[in-house]
Amino acid sequence: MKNPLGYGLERVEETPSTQDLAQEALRTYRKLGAILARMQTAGRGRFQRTWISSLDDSLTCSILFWDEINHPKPHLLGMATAIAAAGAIHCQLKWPNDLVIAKKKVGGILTEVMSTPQGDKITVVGVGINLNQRTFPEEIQDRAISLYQAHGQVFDPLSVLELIGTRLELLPNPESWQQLADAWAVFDDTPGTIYQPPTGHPVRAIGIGSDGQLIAENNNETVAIYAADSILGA
Ligand code: BTX
Repeated sequence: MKNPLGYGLERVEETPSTQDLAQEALRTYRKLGAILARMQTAGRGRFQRTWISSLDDSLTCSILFWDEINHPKPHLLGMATAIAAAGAIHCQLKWPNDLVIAKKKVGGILTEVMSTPQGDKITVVGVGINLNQRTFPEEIQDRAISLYQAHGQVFDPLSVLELIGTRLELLPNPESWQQLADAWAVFDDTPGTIYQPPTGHPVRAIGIGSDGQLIAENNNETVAIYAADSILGA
């Protein structure tokens, strides 16, 4: 697919959420490829969870997929972004979209579909990556990790975002999971992870199925799961 950043990048000092700025850009007919914030004060994860970030220590951005307008499978654009990010920062991936290093979360992806005033649907993928944090707030310190903690180096948010854009160019516009499966496999750390489905008991991941669903084991039975959280991701 084309590099979404080709449509231009907007940089802001501080915002509650770059996802909200993306929505505002669509509402006001501004065609942007990405929005990058130095500081995000009310970042959100999936299911209205909080995404914690700190000034200049985090990549907090939203990527707008204009060339993939009215995409039939927006979640695949989120998974493609996860693959691109894993390539950019050399981390692993856990289904459906956790970026991990040493079993800890170094980043997360939030895929939302937003409407233009004409009613077209644009997939907006929020990317949060822990770059330079030395420490984390107590509530996430046991499950979060930064690139600085992993590698002892400081990373520049804009450079990482630009690298993600370049890596997206290496991937197809995904119409099926099969088109992403090989690239995902390079980074995959899903097997063996424990997941909690919305109902029922936790299950142990075996791998990813042909439609991108989680294949897991539950009481010696193999089950297919379309929505669940890794215990790490909760
Ligand atoms: P998620 O729902 O998979 O992960 C959120 C959960 O991860 C939280 O409940 C918390 O336990 C944990 N968590 C919160 N902050 C961190 C952190 N910095 N490092 C590790 N674990 C953490 C993942 O959601 C999607 C995150 C997307 C964030 C981007 S930032 C730019 C864009 N704007 C916005 O508001 N969200 C996206």
